[in-house]
Amino acid sequence: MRLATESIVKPLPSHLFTLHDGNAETRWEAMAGQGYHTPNDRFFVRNHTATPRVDAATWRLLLHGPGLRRAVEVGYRQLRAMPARSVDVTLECAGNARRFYDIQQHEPAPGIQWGLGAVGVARWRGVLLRDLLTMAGLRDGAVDVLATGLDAPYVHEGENLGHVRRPIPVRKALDDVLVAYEMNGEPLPVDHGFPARLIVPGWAGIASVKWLGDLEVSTTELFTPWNTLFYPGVTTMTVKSAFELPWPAVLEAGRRHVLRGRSWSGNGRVGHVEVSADNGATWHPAERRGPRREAWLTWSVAWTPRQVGPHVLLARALDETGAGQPPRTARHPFGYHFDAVVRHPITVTRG
Ligand SMILES: Nc1nc2c(c(=O)[nH]1)N[C@H]1C(S)=C(S)[C@@H](COP(=O)(O)O)O[C@H]1N2
Ligand SMILES: [Mo]
Repeated sequence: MRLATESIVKPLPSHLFTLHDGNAETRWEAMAGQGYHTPNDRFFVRNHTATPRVDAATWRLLLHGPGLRRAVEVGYRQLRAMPARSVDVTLECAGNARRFYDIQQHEPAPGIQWGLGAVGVARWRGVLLRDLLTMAGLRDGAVDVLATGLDAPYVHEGENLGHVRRPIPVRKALDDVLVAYEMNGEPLPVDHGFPARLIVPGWAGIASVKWLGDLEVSTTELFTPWNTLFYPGVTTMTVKSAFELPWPAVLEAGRRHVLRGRSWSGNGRVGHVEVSADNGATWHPAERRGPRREAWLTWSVAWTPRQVGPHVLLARALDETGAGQPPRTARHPFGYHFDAVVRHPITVTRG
């Protein structure tokens, strides 16, 4: 079956995606049997308006503003001819797992009711923003870099707020931010920002502006609705874990099941994951699958359920900064930053 949505171009079959009003959430069971990266055909899509069709032949990225010595325009071929690098980066919506504020904590937060699937890892290839800023001559007094998308202006409660745009501080812009034009070895798919987008490692997805058209470098702090009204103070993402299982999952009693999952954090690498099948009374270390890599940690754990009936599986991770996953997350007015252990429902059937 193919579900239609007006804002997204790629197919959104119901075995890969859950739809939320023009946004597509990856189903975690669609990650089972996949490699390290989230394939492009099942990567979540979050659009404020609709995917635009941008012509790479006429597209120009404009860099300008008082924080630069000169304004520079870069075309698609020129961008692709610059020194490039490829990195594995987790991209996650600030509101990922928002529905658990409601279903686990009975404190519903407004916004898209994502489960755990507004996240993905891709191998992004592109040019370091640092190199583009250097090309245009960064001034000492530069403060923020404001990225603006070429998608339609966003209308919120009857008010036209203009194009999606969000500033990042120069310090982050000079660190590891990428102007990406490839995703998992293909030109960026249209829904993911063709011809080029920002990739801001560790930060909430909103910073990774798609369909990038304009970079303004300021000498004062900048404010847009996307760093005041919608995502105040939202920068790095918290720790989360997910099982590559349907919701709920059905498993046979008396059989050894190898449960697989992934854990990630905006602070850095995840080092350790534990799983509990008895409501958190006992925890069992999960084993890492494959070599240690840059973005999420892939893991597995064996479980032989004995009792037929409803069960709950828990997974919790610790990242390299020592941040973990508490039983409960403090209430958040926008439903961002959920980091509590998610209770995954399992039905155990007779073997
Ligand atoms: N131009 C533009 N950039 C955007 C958005 C958007 O609507 N327009 N959505 C943002 C949000 S909220 C997220 S979570 C990510 C989602 O990226 P994806 O759709 O490639 O998964 O893109 C960000 N960049
Ligand atoms: Mo987002």
